[in-house]
Amino acid sequence: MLSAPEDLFHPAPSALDPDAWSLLGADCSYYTAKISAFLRYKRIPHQSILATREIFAEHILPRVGWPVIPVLLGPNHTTLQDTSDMVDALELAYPQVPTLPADAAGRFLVYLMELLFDEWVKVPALHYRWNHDNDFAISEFGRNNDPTLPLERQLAIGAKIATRFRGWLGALGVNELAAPAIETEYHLLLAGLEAHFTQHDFLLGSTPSLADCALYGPFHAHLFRDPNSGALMKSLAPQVEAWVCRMGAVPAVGEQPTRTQIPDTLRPVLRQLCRDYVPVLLAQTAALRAWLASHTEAEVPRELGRHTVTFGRGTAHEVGTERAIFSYDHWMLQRALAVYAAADPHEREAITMLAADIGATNLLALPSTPLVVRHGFKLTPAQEAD
Ligand SMILES: N[C@@H](CCC(=O)N[C@@H](CS)C(=O)NCC(=O)O)C(=O)O
Repeated sequence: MLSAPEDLFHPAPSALDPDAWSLLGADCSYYTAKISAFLRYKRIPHQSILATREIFAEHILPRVGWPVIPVLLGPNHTTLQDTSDMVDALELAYPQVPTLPADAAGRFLVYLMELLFDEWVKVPALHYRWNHDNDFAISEFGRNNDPTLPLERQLAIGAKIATRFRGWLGALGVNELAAPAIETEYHLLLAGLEAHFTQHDFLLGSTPSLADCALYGPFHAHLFRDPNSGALMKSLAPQVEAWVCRMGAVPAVGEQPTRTQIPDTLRPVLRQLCRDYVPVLLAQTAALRAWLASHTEAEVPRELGRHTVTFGRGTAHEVGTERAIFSYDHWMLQRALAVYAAADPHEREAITMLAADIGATNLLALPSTPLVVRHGFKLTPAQEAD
C-alpha cells in the first residue's frame, strides 16, 4: 500500500538549537525536497524548520545575504547554502551512508544526473507549477510566509511572492510557443521513468543515490505534491508515483555500486534529457568563458544574455525559443568534469563509454579546470577566490 510522503516543515518551536543541524525550507520547495531526502537517507539527525518570514529575517538574510531556501545551519555557526555544497560537506562528514558510487564512472554519472534533475527538469517543474497549479502554489507561498495570518492576507502575500517566481518562466524558455513541446517531453520522461521503475526500485538499481535525491526535488515538491500535476503523474505513471512514495518513506541503506552500469531502462531517459540539455550546457560554457575573458568583476551574474534553446530536438514536436544563458549550471557541471579529470586512464575509458552511451560525449571536451567557484554564496571567477 502506497502512502504519500507527509509534510515535514513546520514553524520553529522556539529558538533554533545551535548545536544541531537545522534545515530551513518548505515542503513545496524543489531543492528543499532534494536535500531533505538526502539528509533522511543518510540518517543525519536534523530539524526541518519552515522558512517563514521570521526565519528569513532572523537567519537566512543575515547569514546568506539574499533570500533563498533551503539553507542548512549547523554546529559551530556553519551555514550552507546550495544543496550541492551541502551534499559535498555532508558526504565528507557522514561517510557511513554513502550516496555516490565507489567508481569514477558512477560518480561522473551521478553528478551528471544531479545536474540534469536540478537544472533541466526545472523546465517542466516550473511550467506545471505556474501554468497548471498557480492557485495552489500561491496558497502554499502565503502559508509558508506566515501561517498565523488570516487566509485572505496569506493569499495576498502569497500572490506577491509568486510574482517573482513566476517571472523565471521566461528566462527558462517556458512560454506559449514552447509549452506544448515541454509537456510532450515531460510525458515522454514520465513514460521512460515508468518503464524504469517497473523494473528497478531506484535510478541505479536497488540502492538510492544522490541522483534519486535530486530527482525527488522536482518530482516530489512540484510534480507530485502540486494537485494537478500530481494527478497527472498518478494517472500516467503509477510506478513513478510509487518511487516518490518509496523515497519519501526513507529507503533502507544499501551498498553503492563499485562498477556502475547504466540500467537498460534508464538509458533512454538520460538520452532524452541529454539530447536537449547538452547543447544548452555547451553554449552556456562558451558564453561563460567569453564573459570571463572580457570582465574583471568579482561576481559572475546569474544570467549572461539570451540564446535559442530547442525542446524536443529532432522530433516532430521540436520547437526553438529564447532562453537565458545561465552561469550556475557550469558550476555544477564542473563536479562531473572534475571526476573525469582526476580519473586514471582505465576509468576515463569507462566515463568516455558511458558519456557516449547517453549522448554526453561533447561535455568531456570542456575545460577540466574550474572556471568558477562559489564564494560568499555567490559565483566568482575561479582565480578571484584562489
Ligand atoms: N541551486 C540552489 C537553488 C536554490 C533555489 O533556487 N531555491 C529556490 C526555492 S526552491 C529559491 O529560493 N530561489 C530564490 C532565488 O533563486 O532567488 C540549490 O541547490 O540550493
